[in-house]
Amino acid sequence: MHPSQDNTGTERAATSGEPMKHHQVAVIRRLPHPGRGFTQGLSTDGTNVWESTGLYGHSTLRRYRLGATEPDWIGPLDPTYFGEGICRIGTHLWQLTWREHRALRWSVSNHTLVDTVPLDRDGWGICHTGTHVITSDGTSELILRDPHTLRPLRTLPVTYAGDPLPCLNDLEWAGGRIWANLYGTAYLVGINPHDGTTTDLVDARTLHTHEPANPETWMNGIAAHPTGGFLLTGKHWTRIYHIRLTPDHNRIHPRHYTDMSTLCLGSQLETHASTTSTEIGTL
Ligand SMILES: [Ca+2]
Repeated sequence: MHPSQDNTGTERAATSGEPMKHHQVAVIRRLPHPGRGFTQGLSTDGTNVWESTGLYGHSTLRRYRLGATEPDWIGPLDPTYFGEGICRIGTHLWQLTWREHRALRWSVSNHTLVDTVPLDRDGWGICHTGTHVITSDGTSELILRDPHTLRPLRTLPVTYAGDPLPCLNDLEWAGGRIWANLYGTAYLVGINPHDGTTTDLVDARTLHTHEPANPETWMNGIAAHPTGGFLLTGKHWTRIYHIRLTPDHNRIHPRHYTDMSTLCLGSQLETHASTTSTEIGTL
């Protein structure tokens, strides 16, 4: 018996003992994706959207009204910076860079770059829990940081059914969970912020099927909407989708998802079977 299963075969969320919840997504609204940039981070207050785009020489921070077709402000980054995840804390916004080991602090009110601070790791995703800032770097480790300086405070190893879960990419905080999209997939996971266990698995492949088939167009960009649900988009996607989570009644385990087998985390997920029903929750 695998340690992640009890004697009834129920899949467990590693050490927390809670059944893992399986979700699909229901689309509330389909919205334009202004600029169709190489999305690396997304944040919203429900009216405005801030988006970070990547690629050297093309990276930006941009803002638009949700539903608009064009950005109303674009702030280009230094061409040596590759823009990554963003999170807003009050009047300021952090923007990570990929391998440059710098984080940029912007004023939201007047769109000025007010500070640049060192970062001890590569930058992928970032979110704010209200107490800490949490960052990802594509590995299975999240780093809890001081929200004002990004000084590292603690490492949070993330596990899926007991094994390390790599490829953690863009991050968002909602409902007491860290939500991460997994690099190279159309899946999100919900993570317990206290012990790093994966508590939720979200199959968002129905969104990806509506977007151009291109290896570069993977989902990337999660923003919690203040009225509920999430905004999801991806690199060069034509749309931003406002979605809510719905129970995945089929509960087909990822080991059956053929597209997972080609992904960097496929080997992590394929080894674990879910053989009985799990309690389903929604956000
Ligand atoms: Ca976000």
